[in-house]
Amino acid sequence: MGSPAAHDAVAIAREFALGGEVVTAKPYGSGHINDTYLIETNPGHAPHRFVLQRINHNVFRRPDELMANVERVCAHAHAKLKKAGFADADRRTLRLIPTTAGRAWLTDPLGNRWRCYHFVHDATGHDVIRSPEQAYAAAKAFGAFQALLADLPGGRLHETIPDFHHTPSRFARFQEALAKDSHGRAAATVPEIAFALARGHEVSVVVEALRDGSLPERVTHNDTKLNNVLLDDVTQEGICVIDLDTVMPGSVLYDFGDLVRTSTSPAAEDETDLSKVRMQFPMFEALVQGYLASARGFLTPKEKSLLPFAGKLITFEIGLRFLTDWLEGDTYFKVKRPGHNLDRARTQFKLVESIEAQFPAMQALVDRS
Ligand code: ADP
Ligand code: GN1
Ligand code: MG
Repeated sequence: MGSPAAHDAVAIAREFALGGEVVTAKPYGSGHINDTYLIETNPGHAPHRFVLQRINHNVFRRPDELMANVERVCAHAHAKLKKAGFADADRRTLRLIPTTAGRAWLTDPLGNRWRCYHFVHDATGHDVIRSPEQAYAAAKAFGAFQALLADLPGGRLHETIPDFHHTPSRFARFQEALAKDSHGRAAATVPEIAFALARGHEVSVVVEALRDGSLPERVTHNDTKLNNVLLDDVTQEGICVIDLDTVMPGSVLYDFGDLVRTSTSPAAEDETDLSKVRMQFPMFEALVQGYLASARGFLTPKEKSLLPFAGKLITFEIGLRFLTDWLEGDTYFKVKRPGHNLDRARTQFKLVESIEAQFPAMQALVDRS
């Protein structure tokens, strides 16, 4: 995976129609997949900040299809927000900046694909949840995002990563990685492997229900970690959903589940002190209320009833993915230290345990909400 420093981001940024002279390009954000830069142009022009991204083409094998999705999603969301009368519609959805040649994205001489967005000002993507108010705001924003895309014209979106939330496939891939043990890491990972193997029977619930039609397919975000929604720095409202690369057909349960994973524990995703990792009930309660505030109108009874299970399932699934990447030698997620993916897998599994311990209360809360 290329490191941000390996690219001449200033030169790339100059290929986009920014309306001013590019002054700086600095690595930005804490995403695990793309290379993101904050671009600043000379302040005489407004706007003068932009977000430039190299699309990770090892992860996204069809960048052309991905960008076709992103263009459709951005255009539809922006038009609807403007029509609904939002004076600040410009910062409530991502907006692409075209290249100077009028294209939505650019291929550099090394074959890397780049795109550029307007910078969403005075808003922050938080890595760790701080208050129930933030949890409420994040969940409400993702529910509103789903509602916004419910009438997306133009047919089914491309699946930018096939079977992205197919938990049984993720489980099978984990079993393959374990059988190969290509980096000799399984011996140091015995409790985590046992934890994962003990939960194989629960992985099919959502994909089976999508297949038999008892859960509807919808346009979903599929990567609703807390830092993929920017909260307004003053009001704390969830102002803009970002990271649209995985917006595609899915289940709303994937989105709610990843909110539980990333917005209920007071610890970072890669915390090494596992005593800090737990599902905080007030955060879960705020997620449910925030999500229902924008999604109650379209959720089916079965979707609503499975919200607590989704939290457990998706936390387990992402834990499995971190564990698999650890066993396979850290080829997918960006890592900053040895054992980073194993640390991440451990926090996810600790959180699954905490969810399991509180599950009856979580279900009771959802059932009476
Ligand atoms: P990744 O797929 O690697 O997670 P993201 O699209 O989530 O990449 O971007 C990484 C980070 O950059 C985000 O978490 C957010 O902090 C910041 N970011 C991305 N796009 C914007 C934007 N348009 N305005 C402001 N910040 C942004
Ligand atoms: C990745 O791109 P980012 O950092 O928002 C990953 C998600 C994982 C998440 C774990 C395309 O999200 O699926 O849940 O890391 N995105 C992709 O933090 O694989
Ligand atoms: Mg992201």
